[in-house]
Amino acid sequence: MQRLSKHALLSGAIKKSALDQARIKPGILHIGIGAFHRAHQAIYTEDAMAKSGGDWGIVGVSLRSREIVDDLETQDMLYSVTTRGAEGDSVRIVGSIISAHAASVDPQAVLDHLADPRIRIVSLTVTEKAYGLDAASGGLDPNHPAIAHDLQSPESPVGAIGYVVEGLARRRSAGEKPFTVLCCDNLPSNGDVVKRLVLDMARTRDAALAEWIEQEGAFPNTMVDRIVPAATQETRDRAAALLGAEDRLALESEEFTQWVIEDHFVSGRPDWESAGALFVKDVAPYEKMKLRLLNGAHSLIAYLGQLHGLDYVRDVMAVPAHAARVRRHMEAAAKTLDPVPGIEISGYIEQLLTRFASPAIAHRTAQIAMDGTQKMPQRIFAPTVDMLSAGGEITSFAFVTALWLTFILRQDSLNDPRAAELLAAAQEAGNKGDPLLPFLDLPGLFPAVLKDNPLWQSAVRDEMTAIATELNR
Ligand code: CS2
Repeated sequence: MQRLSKHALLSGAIKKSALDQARIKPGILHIGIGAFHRAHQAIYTEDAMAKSGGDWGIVGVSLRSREIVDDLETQDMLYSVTTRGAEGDSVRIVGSIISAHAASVDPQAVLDHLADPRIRIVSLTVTEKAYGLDAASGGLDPNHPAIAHDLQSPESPVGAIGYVVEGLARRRSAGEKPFTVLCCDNLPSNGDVVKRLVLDMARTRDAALAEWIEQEGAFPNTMVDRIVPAATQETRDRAAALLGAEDRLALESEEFTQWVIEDHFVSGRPDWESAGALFVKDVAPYEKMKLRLLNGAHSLIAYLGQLHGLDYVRDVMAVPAHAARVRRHMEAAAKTLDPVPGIEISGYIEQLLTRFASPAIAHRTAQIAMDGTQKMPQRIFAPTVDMLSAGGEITSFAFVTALWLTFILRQDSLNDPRAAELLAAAQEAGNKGDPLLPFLDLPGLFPAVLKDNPLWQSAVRDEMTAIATELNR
């Protein structure tokens, strides 16, 4: 079968990219060109350029994988996204990424682009764990491997924060304006968090650089949402059948997509609102809603699914007792939210339940269960703290925490940057006969206010006991 490319003869009514890639100049450098970026921001950017013009071609950077870069180059920087909705499948070709580089192979190319004043936005989707955030302090974790490296060798960085800081340092030495840093990962106040990390790292090399970034730079907060499961052979086969060409970068996604952004950019931005993005003064209430309702419920579904042998989110939602728990959790989490302009929370919850249950979306519970230490704080622990201080009901939050710990207790290996510590704690829990204590001893795993709260401790212990009984039945 022919490979997807500029010249491939595609079958049927395939929506081709509306852009002429050769004529678009670079405007955005994006770090982390995995599935989410390609099915979300890359599409908003393509639609915005198609509608309103502007040179906002995306220079894609992959920090580690070179495969994705090779595949993009083989396919003339084109790939397809299949939207799987109630009305059936529809496929489109996306062409807003105009060049791509693997930082591990060609770091110089990445640094050159960062220094190029045509790049006015550096955006990021590198997953929660790649930032090197110390959850307890809110600052840099000096033990994070990429952070430790980049503090030592700031001019030849390997991590996301290191590249941003070195890029900004080069702009400043050249007398150029900084680029806007646009974090699109699922962290609360993601722009503020990244700003703090960037300033922390900049300060260790030059206080004046940090001051310049603080004065001149911009780090808008964002809330991003679209369910984009990791692609599988089935995804690629489905795309091949629709396209009549082989696309090794094929993705599939739900129809729903949402992007809320604070309008604070130093050197302009694409007309993303023409593609459906919402610009607001304060993203905080939107992002709290999304992290606590969607992502919080996702973690619940993931650990329930993993413990009950259910591979996909839709499988968990197909069990009425589990679906009821998901609803109960979102109703509890909703009580910790601030009013969200333009959004009615009960409708948002109903919509989430439908999105999760969609039979067309094969989203693995194992994928969401990864990196619990990086996800649980903002999804589950933060609302627990809020509930406790309001004197509210914490059962569902204790239940998700207990599911996570029970999941860890039953694993031989884990996908988590703190896997070794978690597995050692699990071992100790078995030996001591106390399932919670060894986890409480892990530094910074739980916020201090929870760890020291006897009400929370006993709620989690009770839920762990109930889960063990349920699983042994
Ligand atoms: C998921 C998210 O993997 C996960 O942890 O909860 O990737 C989720 O699918 C997205 O945030 C949806 O916008």
